[in-house]
Amino acid sequence: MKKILFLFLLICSYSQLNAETGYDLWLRYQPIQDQTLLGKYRQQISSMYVDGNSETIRMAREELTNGLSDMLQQKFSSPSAMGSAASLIAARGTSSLLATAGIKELLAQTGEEGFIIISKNLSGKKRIIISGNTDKAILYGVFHFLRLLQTQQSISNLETVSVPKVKLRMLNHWDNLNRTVERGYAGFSLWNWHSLPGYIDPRYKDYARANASIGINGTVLTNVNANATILTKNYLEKVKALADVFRPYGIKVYLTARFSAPIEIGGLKTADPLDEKVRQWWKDKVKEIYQHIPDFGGFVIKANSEGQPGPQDYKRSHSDGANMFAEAVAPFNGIIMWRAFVYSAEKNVDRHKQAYDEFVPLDGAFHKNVMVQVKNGAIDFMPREPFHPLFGAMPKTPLMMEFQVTQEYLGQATNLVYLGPLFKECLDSDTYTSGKGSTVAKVLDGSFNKDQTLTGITGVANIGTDVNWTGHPFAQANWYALGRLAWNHSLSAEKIADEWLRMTYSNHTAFIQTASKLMMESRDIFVQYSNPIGLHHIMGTGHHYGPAPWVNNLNRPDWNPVYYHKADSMGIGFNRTATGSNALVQYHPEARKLWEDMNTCEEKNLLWFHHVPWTFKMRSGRSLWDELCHHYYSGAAKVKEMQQSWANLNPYVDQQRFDQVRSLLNVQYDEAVWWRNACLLYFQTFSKKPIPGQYEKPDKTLDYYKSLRFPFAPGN
Ligand code: GCV
Repeated sequence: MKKILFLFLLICSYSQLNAETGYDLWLRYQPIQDQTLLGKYRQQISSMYVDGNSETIRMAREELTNGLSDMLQQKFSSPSAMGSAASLIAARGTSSLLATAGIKELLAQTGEEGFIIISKNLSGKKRIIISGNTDKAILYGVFHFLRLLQTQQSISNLETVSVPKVKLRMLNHWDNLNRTVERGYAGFSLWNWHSLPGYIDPRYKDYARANASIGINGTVLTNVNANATILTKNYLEKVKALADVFRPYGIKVYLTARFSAPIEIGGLKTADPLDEKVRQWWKDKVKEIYQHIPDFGGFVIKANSEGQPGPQDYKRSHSDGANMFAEAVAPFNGIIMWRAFVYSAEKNVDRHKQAYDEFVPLDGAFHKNVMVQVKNGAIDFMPREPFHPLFGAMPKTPLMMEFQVTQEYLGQATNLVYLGPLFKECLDSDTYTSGKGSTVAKVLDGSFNKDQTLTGITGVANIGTDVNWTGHPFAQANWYALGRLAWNHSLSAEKIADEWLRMTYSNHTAFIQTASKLMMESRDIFVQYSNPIGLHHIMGTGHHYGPAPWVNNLNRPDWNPVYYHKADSMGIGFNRTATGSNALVQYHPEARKLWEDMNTCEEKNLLWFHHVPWTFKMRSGRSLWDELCHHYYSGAAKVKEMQQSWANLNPYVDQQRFDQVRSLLNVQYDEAVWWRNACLLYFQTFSKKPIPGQYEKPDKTLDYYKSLRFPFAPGN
């Protein structure tokens, strides 16, 4: 009886949760409800002191003051008292307050950005010390400490030493100057170029806070399909205004450079990277940028890719192009991130192989301040994709990971898909290039190259003007995961989901268990009802929304879904073995073993590497056709389970956010059925086999699915 009453009271109290828009992201700083814990925290943090006067320290102090005051429901201020009397001290290692703290050795390991959070007896009193070698490190430490409270961790005996595994942790915005966002599904671009620099939207600061809280230290403001106008004086003033807001949060601004800018805005006749006038033009332009933004980070460049101009227009190589920029930014310590996402319409070579063919011969040819930015897979951010063969194949060149946080191919903003497992799957993949255990993550963090000074992970942002920033409320988790993994790629996807859920929704155990499972399974479920068993690139043309495996009429062969699935009367899948395109040869022989034999190939990538007969016996005992049906049907059925799981979480979530996710899960189910029916009806025209009797038959025809049009789908 008591239990029932308790549950009733619990449900009543939760259903009165205040409506939330999601604007606060994971920085909600909710009052701690558990009275015992609250009592402990209040005792352990009776007063705080943040030492220093820089802008960054001011931000750290503001965050800590607000966070503690809200969570512990008592007023904090700093300086709260004499610094040395405070129970929580945040200060640089060099501060006189910490002279006797004995933290020198610890701080010798933390570099410029790492921090420590330790419990220590100091001048006869137990304290919590947040420290680092720079103000930025202290800011990171403060955010981490707040996270401990938000996730209700014990702070009794703290011994945290946290150092980022890679140096550059970034977001790439594919934002256009007219505020549309390429592959953006969360409204318009945050950057209101028209009202900048005069009006500084408070949201810019919240953007910086959110990024700093997860360790992101760089942002590329503009689309890789670049517009040279961003480099004109007017716009540089706008960029400067944003850089000024982000700087205190340790975030540097980067831009994309349009290769043909010297012609378009410089009045030159050529953009040839070996032409002296062109080189000088870029040097002058860079100097001008640094006059506005003294800590400007550098450029990201997409060249000779999907119609973008580049050095090959002048018969020069990618390294010729990259090095011209590298030379221009070098005097200012700037860097160049040169993208490896290239594939040519003229070459009749499997698109999978082209970036490797193009870039491996250039290993060692790039200047020291160039990174080659490589997508996680060789095709294009597919729902499931083997790791890019370039990882580990350019030992003399620092490679930057490019993940896609925006869900271009993973349900855009209508599907709940947590990308933590996708990021981890790639980071943990073994390239074998420096022996067993040469994971992609270790290639990135420079584990195999002691001289490597540049290391980095970036993600294509999923952020826009939607009130909750990301469109789908759960897409916030993907932004969060990108930052957390860039800081520490050895964190598990589960751990990150757990943190995010606690901070964004609730610490209640029943909530966490169900919601975490929902998140952890979501990516596999998406793969099942859209691109199972290694299928890829079978989405709608242009907008990439929904299925369209039948498309075969686009200008370039490798833009057509039929190029990728190769379904025919015999079977389905892309033969990338030695008897086919032999893309497999680009992987280390040990890595290759996972995929090269159709009979032993891991099934999740089977059709990525093999053209497989419809009758092929899968490990389940089913034929390939039946297995395909099984995946499509069980994937869609699992969305129903997701709906049910979410319904059970109603007591723990405010009505507004609950309803939004509930409605989107309904949309997701419809889209899953659409993927399932459209793909199976189409592939059935080749397999000529029935959909097994236990499954309900598609209620629409293939022609119906083919007739669907989405002229105003976002992000296109
Ligand atoms: C910015 C894919 C996307 C394009 C994107 C391109 C890239 O092809 O569909 O929108 O362009 O990747 O990464 O450059």
